[in-house]
Amino acid sequence: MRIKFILPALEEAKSPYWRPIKYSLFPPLGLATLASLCDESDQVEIVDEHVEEINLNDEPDLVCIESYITNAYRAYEIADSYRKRGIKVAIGGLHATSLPEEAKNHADTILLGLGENSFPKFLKDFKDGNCKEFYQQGEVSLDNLPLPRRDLFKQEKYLVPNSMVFSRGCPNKCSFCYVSSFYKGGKSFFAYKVDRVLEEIESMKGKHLYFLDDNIFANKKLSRQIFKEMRGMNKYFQGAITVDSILQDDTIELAYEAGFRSAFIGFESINKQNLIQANKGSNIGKDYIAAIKRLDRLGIMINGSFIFGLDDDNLDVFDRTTEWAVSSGITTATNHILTPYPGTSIYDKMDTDKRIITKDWRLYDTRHLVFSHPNMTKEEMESGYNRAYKNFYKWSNIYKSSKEHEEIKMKLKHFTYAGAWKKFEPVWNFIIKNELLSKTRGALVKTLK
Ligand code: B12
Ligand code: SF4
Repeated sequence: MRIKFILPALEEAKSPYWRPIKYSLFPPLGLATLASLCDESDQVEIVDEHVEEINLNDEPDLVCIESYITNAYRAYEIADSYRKRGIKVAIGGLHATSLPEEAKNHADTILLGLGENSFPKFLKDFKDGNCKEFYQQGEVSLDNLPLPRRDLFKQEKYLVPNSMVFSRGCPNKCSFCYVSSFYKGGKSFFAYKVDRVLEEIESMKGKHLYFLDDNIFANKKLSRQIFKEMRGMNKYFQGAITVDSILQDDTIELAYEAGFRSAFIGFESINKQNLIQANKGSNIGKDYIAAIKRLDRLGIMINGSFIFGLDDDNLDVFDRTTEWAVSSGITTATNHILTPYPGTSIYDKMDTDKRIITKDWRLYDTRHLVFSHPNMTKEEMESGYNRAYKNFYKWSNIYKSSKEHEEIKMKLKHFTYAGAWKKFEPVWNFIIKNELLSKTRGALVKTLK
């Protein structure tokens, strides 16, 4: 059977605001995971619209599409186009899980939640000619699963082909996070066994790794075992952690010894009332500066994630947050306008309170205000968000922030990494166009080291 897996890109892919480098970072790991569950006799391909054109005129037996919120309409367009020609379509992923009835209008089958358990069942039913309209996640175990089919990726099209996960979900319950919708009502954290994690790491060539787990310290016992085993593997990796997990014990030191060099941290807000609204227990009352200093001393860079638009924010939030981030030596900042994804607790509350102003999912890209805010208009929020990014990445601020580190090595790393990420867009575009991304991976490792 011919099975075509598709990761659609949001419409922005065709717009002048599109940042090719951002979307050429990671290959579609979820789809490679599902592809590994197909029969050996199946002919399987993965198409990622972020980096290539999709041929919609071919004739696969089955099309499987991953949808998250911003690519949902494009996913539906692709699905409709295949179904018009009588080709069967299944849709899964985050958005289909939060709004299965919406997605069902465009697919023969919707699979909710993690696909590890349901997808093989669906494939069998499909082959037997009696598939259902909806498949629930069911009892998921991540034991004894094959490695993702990375051989199906067009490796040369990505800066970070070595992305992987050793867990899914997160035990925390932040009100804005997709975790509260995707894993609604059930277990919200799943993990692989240590041996399998090591096998997967060893299966990938190159020194760089990116763990896409929601929180690589979510199960400390597991992370500590993995980090201990990774010592001496000569890998350098990046991943997401929480503020409290840095301060608790010496897991961060173990992670550093294993090669951890850049941490994505959801600081979200520097205002306690906002953290309470966000139910961000891992940050409330925690000493951000102590956490930052601890990472700095070790030599771990920080990508700080911030949310604008929690209810206690005022017009000054953009400049205050940027000043704080610069003066704290945060290497890169990822800013978001608060976006209530359907199915999350913050969405449910806002919907009940009639605060949602649009349900056009394309605008749920964390750059647009999609709900009414008590203290700011849409224009104020969006222009403040743009200003915050612009200011954070001014050369003068990159320089100033680099100087905040104690060691000269960290100052240089900071300056190079932040500059390369945000200041050389035309160079990245040239590199991507000429399929030279693989040549830059060595430089990335050198900067991280
Ligand atoms: C890597 C990543 C990206 C990458 C690339 C995406 C990619 N190549 O997959 C990049 C950088 C491009 C990206 C960009 C954005 N992202 Co993003 N991203 C992620 C991240 C960190 C990991 C995704 C991943 O690989 N997970 C691991 C794999 C194994 O799981 P999976 O993909 O979910 O697949 C499993 C299931 O979902 C299911 N499944 C999935 N598809 C299908 C299909 C079928 C048929 C079936 C049966 C099952 C199934 O089975 C799979 C196996 O278990 C997630 C967070 C997360 N933890 O998932 C956010 C996340 C998906 N991103 C998100 C957002 C909002 C964005 C942006 C809008 C952010 C922004 N402001 O720019 C953009 C939009 C990009 C766009 N084109 O529209 C949100 C989505 C929220 C939502 N409700 O949809 C998430 C959840 C982050 C968050 N915490 O809010 N992202
Ligand atoms: S700690 Fe991070 S991943 Fe976990 S629920 Fe909160 S925002 Fe989501």
